[in-house]
Amino acid sequence: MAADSFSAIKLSSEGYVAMITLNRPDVLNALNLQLMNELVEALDILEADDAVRCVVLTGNDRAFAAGADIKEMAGAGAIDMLVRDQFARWDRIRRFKKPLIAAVSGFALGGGNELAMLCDMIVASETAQFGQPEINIGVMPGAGGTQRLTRAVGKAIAMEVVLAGRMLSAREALQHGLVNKVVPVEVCLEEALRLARTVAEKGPVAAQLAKESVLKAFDAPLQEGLLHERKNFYLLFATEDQKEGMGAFIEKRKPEFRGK
Ligand code: CO8
Repeated sequence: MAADSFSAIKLSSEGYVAMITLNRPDVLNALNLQLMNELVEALDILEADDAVRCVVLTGNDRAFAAGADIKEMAGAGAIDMLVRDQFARWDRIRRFKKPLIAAVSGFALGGGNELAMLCDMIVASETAQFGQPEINIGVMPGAGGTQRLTRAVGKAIAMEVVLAGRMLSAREALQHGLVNKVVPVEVCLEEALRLARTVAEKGPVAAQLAKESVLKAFDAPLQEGLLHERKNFYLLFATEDQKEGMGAFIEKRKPEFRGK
């Protein structure tokens, strides 16, 4: 699928940074199958493109995404859901190797919040609202909400969000460690792109292995995580970027990383 054939998302890039914009504004970017397929296609393209070092994922001022498309799911049975295997798309996003930054304004609800939490960092605007309101429609989070939210904000707040359907404001999300920063809505995307450009200046292989190592902390015991980290650290001494980075420090100049 070519980038210009997308309709439920938009794909663009500038320099080393690519941007994916969720593009179903009429339904608050509800995540239907088409959108998720396009998102996964776009990530495949961006992962294979050496010119892309960091990706920003965003929505619009009103919504990052108000969750999975309820109208698409409403009539499904358990086996329909099993056969659709929607979570395969979510697993693909989880395996995306390059740094992924969410720029969130407005609603990030249900699958929308879970999508934001799959990103490595979240820049939120003052208007952002984070929630897992699935309980209001007779179900519960299914794409990581009970796990990633709990790890991010702790049991007490996670239970309130998941059981009472309470939304967190941007300030609360910052206070509880769900997001990296809160900025005015009009600069939210630019702030996320600025952060992405900063990340994209670093050595891409180092960034990829560093991301992988941080994520390892979520599912490995400490000793295993430390060993994984150490092996990735050793591995980076096989890159030209390590020689370039350390050489540039010694020569008091800016390094030029090439991803090799
Ligand atoms: N699905 C489908 N359509 C939606 C969704 C959604 N999640 N959210 C909003 N819309 C549509 C509305 O139906 C409406 O369409 P229309 O104009 O045709 O009636 C339009 O978007 C605008 O929405 P509202 O008129 O409701 O706008 P309000 O400002 O009044 O309310 C809210 C905004 C509070 C965000 C409200 O729209 C709402 O409660 N939305 C649903 C939020 C929700 O329950 N999200 C969780 C969905 S379940 C889920 O995400 C499970 C994920 C599991 C993993 C995915 C794999 C399957």
